[in-house]
Amino acid sequence: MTVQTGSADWTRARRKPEDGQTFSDLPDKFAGGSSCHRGKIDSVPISLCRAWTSDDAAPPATPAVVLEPEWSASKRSDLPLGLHWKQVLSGRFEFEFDLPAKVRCLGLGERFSALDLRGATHTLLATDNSDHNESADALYKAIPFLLLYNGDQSHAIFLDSPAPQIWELDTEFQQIGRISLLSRRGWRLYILGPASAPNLVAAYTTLTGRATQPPRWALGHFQSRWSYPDEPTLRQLAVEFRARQIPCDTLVLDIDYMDEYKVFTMSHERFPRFGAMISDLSASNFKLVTIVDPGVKRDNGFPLYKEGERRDMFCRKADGSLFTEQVWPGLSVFPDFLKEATRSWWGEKLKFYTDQGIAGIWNDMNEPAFFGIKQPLNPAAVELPEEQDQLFVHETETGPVGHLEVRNLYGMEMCRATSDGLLKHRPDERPFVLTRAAYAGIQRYAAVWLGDNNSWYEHLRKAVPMLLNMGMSGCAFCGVDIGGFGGHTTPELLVRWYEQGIFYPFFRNHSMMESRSQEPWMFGDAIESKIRHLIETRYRLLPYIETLFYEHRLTGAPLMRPMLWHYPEDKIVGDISDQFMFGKDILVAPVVERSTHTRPVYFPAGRWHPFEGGEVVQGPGYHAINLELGKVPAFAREGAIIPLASIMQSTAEYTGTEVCFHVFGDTAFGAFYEDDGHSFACNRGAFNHWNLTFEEGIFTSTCSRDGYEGYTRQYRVKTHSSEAPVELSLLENDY
Ligand code: MIG
Repeated sequence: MTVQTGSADWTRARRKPEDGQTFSDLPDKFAGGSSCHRGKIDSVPISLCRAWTSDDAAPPATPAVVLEPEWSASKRSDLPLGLHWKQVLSGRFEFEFDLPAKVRCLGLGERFSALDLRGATHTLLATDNSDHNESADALYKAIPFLLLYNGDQSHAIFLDSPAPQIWELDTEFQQIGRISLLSRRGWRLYILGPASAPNLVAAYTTLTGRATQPPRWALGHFQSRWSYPDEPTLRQLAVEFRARQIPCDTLVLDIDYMDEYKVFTMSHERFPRFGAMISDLSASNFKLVTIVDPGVKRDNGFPLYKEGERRDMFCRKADGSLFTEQVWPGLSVFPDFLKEATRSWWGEKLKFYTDQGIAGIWNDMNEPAFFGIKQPLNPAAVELPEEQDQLFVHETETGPVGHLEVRNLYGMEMCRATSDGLLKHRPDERPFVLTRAAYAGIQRYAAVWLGDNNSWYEHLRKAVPMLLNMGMSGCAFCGVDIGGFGGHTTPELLVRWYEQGIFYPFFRNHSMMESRSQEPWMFGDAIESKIRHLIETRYRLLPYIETLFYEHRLTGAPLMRPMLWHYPEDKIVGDISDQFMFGKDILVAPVVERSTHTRPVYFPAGRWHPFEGGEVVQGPGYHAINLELGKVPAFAREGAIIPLASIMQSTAEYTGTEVCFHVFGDTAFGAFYEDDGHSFACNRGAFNHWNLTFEEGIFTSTCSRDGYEGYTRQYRVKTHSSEAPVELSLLENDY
């Protein structure tokens, strides 16, 4: 039997080779080492298998896992999900597992998909593909964590390998899942469960890490554009926000702030007084974030290039010559972020930005993307090419490794260098890094946005399930470009996008060069006041959002959660991709269609209070809900206490801002977290955490921690029932 390796299309060939056989029909040629262990992470059972084709490729075990003794060295052990694997070509492993019809598939990072990923094939290979449409497969991120949702009997698979992976989730409707891993080295595979979805995400984030408490300013509104080209434009932008009283924390500079797109430079012509500009901005409570791409211009007159070349910081081809490709600066070289020396060198260089007072760094193009090479792996390849045939080679602690074998790590390693660098220069400030490319664990180093969407209703609609799947993949701090990046937005679309976007953990308006400007005031007074109201609502949610991030730190829970996260018993919610829970207390049901004012909203069991007042809705069931343009499309769960701040123009005002505890129903519970908003003191106990209860007309706040005293604000309580709100009492922050 022969399988054509190299001629057939690589995704179809896997299922339909010339002779009607599949790759999984090929005999096993694995001759390396392997091990299998059972163990636990917290209370979640796990099986951990490792395989390596040669001794120097053996992936190390993971300290997070408490392993029981090896129960069998055989790779055909009795694994959960009936999972089995083999190596069918030198550069290809095949895994197969049972995928019963009732199981839903969630996670896998950034997928252009509705919530359930089943019925499709998903390639994990970091790719700069700006065509986000139904045919889009590989995008910027590659996160090989899949949640097989089945209520309390859910499982998860984490195939820890940064090599290309193709996950076929019952595409052929045979209740079988398959993974093809294009690697010549080896892998680590975790099968987690059975457990509930929250417990599985907790275990996965114990393994791969969690986000730290973000700096508070990074939870505010970001205004971005490709590009604000010069100092007067940027200054005017700040003036507009404050004059119009539209809250905003951060302005963003895209690639045009640089001199010839050279990283660690800025154009003196367009930004003659950069430092002074930043201090003026900061006087009106604005932070500045600048983009930093990996490509370093290959130019003998560019000191960064010369130094990096001399110190051997850049990726080299197998023949030892420097790898070069075209990106924004022209022909460029690419730092080898897999090397510790390169990461710390890059981190040192970031001083250029911190010295200027730049607050955070936006890492783009870090898949890495090249202008000349759109597909990092030849689409005809059915196995990983031999090392000398890969684009370039990385130097790692265990020796040289072909780029494709570890490509999916590149973006994350750049963020690690950036985050560690920021920490080095500002040791007691929480760093802020934003990234486009990512691998499992990125949440430790960066917030993520989902790249080049368009000003389309289809992308407004897809943003919800796409972000939900990011959250299920460990990335709580995520968002998409509000208003849409490519194409021209419309006033209605922009308002609808803010209605949904105020619930994105990462909250940024960004758009592409030559697209219609979409700052909040671009469409007249009526639209501006709707957007102002929505952004104000975002800022009012700040105490709730910070409390949710605290919860993420403890449990790994995302902020945006699929309905099934909280309502596993409900038979309907698993099918819902256009609503979500923002924490456990707020249901969000955004309008995602043009010229639409009423939409069906599914309410789980219980009573739900429209966020901006109105008749309480009884679940379970669908209701037709009227959502006029500009209305907050959210509902508070009866039984919740939600802390809301008063309106502020930037998060810098938060310390003195009143916080009101909104009580929904006769018996209600909630929590409230606060800290200094910028340092790591919160990790050493300097925070307040209150458990809130409302029972028989009495509101009680019990401090589970009172380690922080920095606030001068007032706290209030407000009850919401079907009758008019009643003010209950005034609390002082006096303990
Ligand atoms: O080749 O820096 O996704 O957000 O504005 C395009 C310019 C490079 C792609 C990013 C986008 C950014 C743009 N970048």
